[in-house]
Amino acid sequence: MDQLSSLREAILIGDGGAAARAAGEALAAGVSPVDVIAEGISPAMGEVGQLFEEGEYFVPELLIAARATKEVFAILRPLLAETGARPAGRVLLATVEGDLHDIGKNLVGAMLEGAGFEVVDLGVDIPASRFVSAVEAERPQIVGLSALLTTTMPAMKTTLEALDAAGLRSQVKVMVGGAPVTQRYADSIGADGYGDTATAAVELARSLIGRQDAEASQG
Ligand code: B1M
Repeated sequence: MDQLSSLREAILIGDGGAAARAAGEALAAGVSPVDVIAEGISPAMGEVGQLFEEGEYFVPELLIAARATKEVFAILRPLLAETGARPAGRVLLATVEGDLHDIGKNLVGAMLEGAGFEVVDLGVDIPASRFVSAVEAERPQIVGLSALLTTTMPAMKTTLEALDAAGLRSQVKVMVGGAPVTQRYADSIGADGYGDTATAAVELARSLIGRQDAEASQG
């Protein structure tokens, strides 16, 4: 679709105004807000990451591309919230302690909102103790942990241990994701699920809610 190609181009050059216009045109042409994310923003940011890896892009290009996506999310967020249906579930989402990467997490949050989940986004660099107090205050069904650094992956384990120590682990399902995270790692720390993409995270959240409902009905 032309508008999604224009959106991708605009994000790649970090032009927020052009990105917002292209997203508006895609919506007007009948593309759903979820598809603007899944087929526009998400692959564009994946490409930005790839260009960085290849030495074509440097940090400033990354940051202006990320900023351009924020202008698009400003348009999409009210539309995503408009579903009006009972929330599919509440997800507490954050990037773990020591880690400032939030582009992937924000995509996951936006896709979850698009699928009808209520998302409480704590932000980045969130210590285990904040997760504990937020679970107590917000009572989510799911906690989503994102990490982009091999050095911050252990904070996922620490967070699970803190939830356990606070007696909250059995009350929430925990899903993990981020470029260095794998299913094997998720299993090794006792997470309930792993999503390799934002789309997979939505499917996973749906199935975790289903599992939680089934466990609750068994008493
Ligand atoms: Co950083 N960084 N970075 N960085 N950065 C990586 C991750 C790195 C692989 C680059 C490299 O060197 N090759 C490397 C990590 C190496 C490692 O750990 N082995 C790295 C490094 C080293 C660093 C610094 C230490 C650099 C430095 O200062 N020396 C520093 C650390 C800062 C910190 O966090 N404390 C740093 C800083 C930065 C920027 C600030 C410049 C910027 C972040 C801006 C921001 O997020 N606001 C940045 C970026 C952009 C990247 C790369 C280039 C791109 C990441 C990204 O946004 N990808 C990255 C290299 C790469 O991945 N190609 C790199 C696009 C995004 C859509 O994908 O985040 O993977 P991703 O999310 C996906 C999936 O993983 C999944 O869904 C998303 C959409 O499909 N997903 C989940 C993510 N979270 C999920 C949660 C789920 C489920 C799925 O459930 C809850």
